[in-house]
Amino acid sequence: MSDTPGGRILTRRKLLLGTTAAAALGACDSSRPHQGFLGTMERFNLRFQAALFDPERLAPEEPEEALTRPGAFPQYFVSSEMPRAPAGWALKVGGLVKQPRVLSLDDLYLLPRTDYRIRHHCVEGWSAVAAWHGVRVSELAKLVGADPRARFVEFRSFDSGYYSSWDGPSAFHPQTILAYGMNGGPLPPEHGAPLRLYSAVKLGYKMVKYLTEVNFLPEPTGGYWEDRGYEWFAGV
Ligand SMILES: Nc1nc2c(c(=O)[nH]1)N[C@H]1C(S)=C(S)[C@@H](COP(=O)(O)O)O[C@H]1N2
Ligand SMILES: [Mo]
Repeated sequence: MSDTPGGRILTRRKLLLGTTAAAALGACDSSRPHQGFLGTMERFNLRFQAALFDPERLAPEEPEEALTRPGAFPQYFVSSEMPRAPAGWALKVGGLVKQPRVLSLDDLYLLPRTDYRIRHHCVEGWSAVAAWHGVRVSELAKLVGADPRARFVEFRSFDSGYYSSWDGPSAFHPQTILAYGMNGGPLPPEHGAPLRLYSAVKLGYKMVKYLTEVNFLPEPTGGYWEDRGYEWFAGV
């Protein structure tokens, strides 16, 4: 695949993010992602962006005409071949929760469903529109009894260890879902089947496809691209 999160085009945005990230990596030991993961600059940046983030504000929905035509929505995975769900796939939900659970897709279908049609923004500069449906991360948090001290949520996948960790307000935003459907049908393998994270409030690389685990945690961890210098907050 490519050595950047969605292509090789160097945008101004990436250059800006790169500068911040370089400062962050210089200020902390990135080989210990679970301890003091964020560098000084990035910590400052995070506080600043988190303060500006409005957890109630909904991103605008796109009209049906704006839908990216079938097949033209880009597809990314870091594995050399398209990741396929292992037999008996189920989602492990844990961390600081009252009741850790292992959920099948059927279990997830029973939870309240959220639908929207929004624009996707990749850090490399492309964007595309699709409709997505699934279960809010906030519903999942309710189901397992996530502890209020778990102010971060980590998402892991079966795509060569791809993962990302999120701030609570973004993860619990009403437009952040575990998506099992796209454009009215089941989620296709190239877009993260059987289950992926989707959201209106983050850049593409935060939205982990091919999910295996969701962990409600008291501290932020890293991420596949975040560990390679990309910004951790990455709000749209
Ligand atoms: N597991 C996994 N999730 C991932 C990625 C990936 O390579 N592997 N790429 C990310 C990036 S950079 C983007 S832009 C979106 C792309 O989603 P799509 O392939 O459905 O277009 O997925 C994100 N989630
Ligand atoms: Mo991306």
